[in-house]
Order: sequence, then C-alpha cells, then structure tokens
Amino acid sequence: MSTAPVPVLLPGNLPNAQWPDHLAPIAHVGDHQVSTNSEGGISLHTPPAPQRESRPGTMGGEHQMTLGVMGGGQLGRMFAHAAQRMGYFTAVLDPDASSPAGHVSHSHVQTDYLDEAGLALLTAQCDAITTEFENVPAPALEALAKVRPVAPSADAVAIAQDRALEKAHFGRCGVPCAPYALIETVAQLRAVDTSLFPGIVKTTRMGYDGKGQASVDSPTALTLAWEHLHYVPCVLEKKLPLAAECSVILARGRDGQVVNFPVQLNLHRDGILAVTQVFEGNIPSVLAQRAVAAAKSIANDLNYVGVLCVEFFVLQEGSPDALALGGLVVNEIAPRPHNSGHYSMDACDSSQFDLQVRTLAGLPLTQPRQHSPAIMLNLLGDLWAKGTPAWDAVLALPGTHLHLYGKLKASPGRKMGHLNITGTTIEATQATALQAAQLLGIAPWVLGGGNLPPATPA
Ligand code: AIR
Repeated sequence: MSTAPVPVLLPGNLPNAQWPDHLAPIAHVGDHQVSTNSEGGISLHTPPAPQRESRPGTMGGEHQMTLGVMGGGQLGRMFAHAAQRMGYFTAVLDPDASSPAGHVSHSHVQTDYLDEAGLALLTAQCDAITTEFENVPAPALEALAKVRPVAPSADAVAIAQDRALEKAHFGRCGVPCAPYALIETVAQLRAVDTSLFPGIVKTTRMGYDGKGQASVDSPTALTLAWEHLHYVPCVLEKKLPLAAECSVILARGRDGQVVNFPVQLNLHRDGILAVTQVFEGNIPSVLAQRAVAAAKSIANDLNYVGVLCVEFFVLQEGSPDALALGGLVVNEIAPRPHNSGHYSMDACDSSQFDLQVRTLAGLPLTQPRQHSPAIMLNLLGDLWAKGTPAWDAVLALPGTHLHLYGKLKASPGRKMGHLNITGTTIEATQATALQAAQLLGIAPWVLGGGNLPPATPA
C-alpha cells in the first residue's frame, strides 16, 4: 500500500494529532464515528482534534506526542518504556485488561484488534502506530494506516503472518530456506515428496513459540498431524541437520537506511527460546556476514520500515544439505523486536526498542554498538512452579539485569521475563550466566552452542 510521505515527529512538526483532554490510565472507547466500507474493510473517521495541553518537557514540545502500539504484551511494554524515556506518551490497544503494556502506558484502549471504535480511538490518540505481535490482523493495520503513519506496514506484517507468503518472499530475495511443500488440499497432501521426511508440519498462520507445529516422519504421520491441525493451510518443511540457530535484528527507516545488531546465537528448548549468546565469534564470521546480508535484502525487498528480526538455521558442516544450501538457511521473520534481541537493552548503546521508537517517529538511525559480551536467559513460567524465584541471589551476581514483564499469571512455557548477563570477557559472562541459571533451575548450555567452532575472544 502506498502512503503519503510522513513527517518526522519532532517538536513543532506535528501532524494532525489528538489526545483526550485528561489522560486516564485506561481510555474507554467513546462515541466515535466509524463505518465499514463495501469490501468489508474498516474505515475510521477520527473526531476533530481537541485542544491539547502544552508540555515543553515532552517530545513534541508545544504538543503532546503519542506513539501507539497494537498489542499489549511484553514487547509492547518494552517499546512503551523506550518511547516514554524519550518523552513520548504511549497508547496501547489490547483486549486484555491486565496486559503488560497496558499497565505502563498513558492510555490502554481495551478492545479487540478489529473493533472499529477501539481503532478509531487509538488513531485519535496517536501520532504514529506500530505493532508488537504479528498475529494482529492485517486489516486492522490497514485501517489505521489510512489515518496515521503505521510501521511496519500491513503488507509486510501480512507476509510475516503467513509462512507460505514468507517463503515465497525468501525465494524472490534469493535467500535459501529449508525445502518445503505447501499443504492446503488433499491432493497436495498426497503429492508430498518423500524426500521431505522426516519433516516438521507447521500451520501457515497464527503460530509462534512452537505453537501449531508437529514433527512427522512419514506420509501417514503427516495425514494424522494435519487432521490434528484441523486441516488449516500448512507447510511441511524438511528437517535439516542443524548445528545451531541464529538471528539478525535490523532497523530500517523510511528513507531506506538500515542498521543492524550483531548476529545472535539462539538455543531453543521445547520450541521456545531459552538462551541467547551474543559476542564476537559466536558463529563463524563468514556465516555471520551472510546472515546480515540476507536479512538486509529481505528487509529492502519488502521496503520494510521498523525493526525486523530474521531467524536462521546454521547447518552441520559438510552435510549434504549444507553443501546444497550453503551452510545457512532462513527460517522465518518477525516484523517487530524479538526475544533474541533483549540483550541489547543492557549490552548495546541503543536497544532494539529504542530503534523501534526511532523508526516509528522518523528519527535518525545510528548503527548500534555492542559494548559488552552478553547472554540472555529467558524466564519462563515454569520457574515460578515453587514460588517466586530467588531474585536476591541472582542479583547478587555481577552484571545481572533483571526484566520482569508484570504478567499476572505464570504458566509453563509463558515468557514472564528475561535476565541479561553482561561482563568484560566472554568467559566471565558465561561463568556468571551459568551461576544464575543454576540458582534459577535453568539447565546449563555449552558456550557457543557446542556444534560450532569455539568462540574467539575479540
Ligand atoms: N510475542 C509476540 N510474538 C511472539 C511473542 N512472544 C510477545 C508479544 C505478545 C506476547 O508475546 O509481546 O503480546 C504474548 O505473550 P503471552 O505470554 O501473553 O502469550
């Protein structure tokens, strides 16, 4: 979708933004005009701008400047924190009354993502809007984009929401992914090439953190798995011999400028990210360069604006698949900051959330610099099984940075927070991280992942 040029959201340069007379912690959906167009899309007519109080100490100066986010989970919360640090007001749309981002924002529009009155209220409050969850329906972003700058665009999010579209995009960019087959019909199911077994069947839509996936080793298992997945469109991906998983997070501005974080080495357990290690030499530099180049081409070809994460599989050296595919294949993209980039909050001079704010507001981007080796441990709900974890003991370790998301309920596999560990050397960082893990009951890992050449200190 083409949008009008967007002004930089700086003091004295404010588009037609609005904010209710009195800030309330929860903004209720008010009496706003909304209508549905003939194609079933959503049209929003925002009310006229009320007079807004001048707050010279905030971003916007004479006007209050508000950045909005669709989705109120932890990623929205960390975006809100970063935005507020720079003097923006924040507004969140999320159906959950106790959403982590809703709790810390100036406004929480508590409606469904497709609720027209809720979307109208969000646009009335915000100068620009982003998203923190790729499962936010693309039509909602399209409707918002008719009235306000939205980044990333609904088109880019729609591609990231659908594994089939995503893989087609990788193909267009010339970035290899695992061999796969699309399964939308019984005929396609029957025609699956047996070279794809053993494989993983994944729903094309609405999956994250290992949800909507099953391992299958035969056509019979695939048929059963598809039945289990209620015959929704799926892809079957060949299981490749993996040495490791890694990701690249970049930020791309409206002018096409791209900056990136260093490659993150990721360890998943039960389909959920467990540990991220980021330091010089965490993966061989030739693969790191290839991953960064691939991520940039994926973002450029989408004309992407915002923070993008691209996840990769590193293949076992010398395996036939590695020889055929070049050692590294792209797995998927996330059109938002990513769990594997949380270390940037404590180990880099700009975090991924700082860059999300900058891309949304049209502020300049500078290449982030990592100043310390870092290891991130995900704090999943399982750690709360026997009560509150021993934070005091963990925080007594040097270079530990605790981030808790304020979720009211801990359940197994649910991301409740993360612990960043920074240090002066890779070895010291690893030693502290292992101590913290032991205190928390997180299983240890091998520095650098074990299947890659050992890390080489900078
Ligand atoms: N999220 C988005 N895609 C993947 C993940 N993990 C984040 C977003 C979303 C939140 O996880 O911040 O709002 C949902 O977490 P939960 O624990 O409520 O399922």
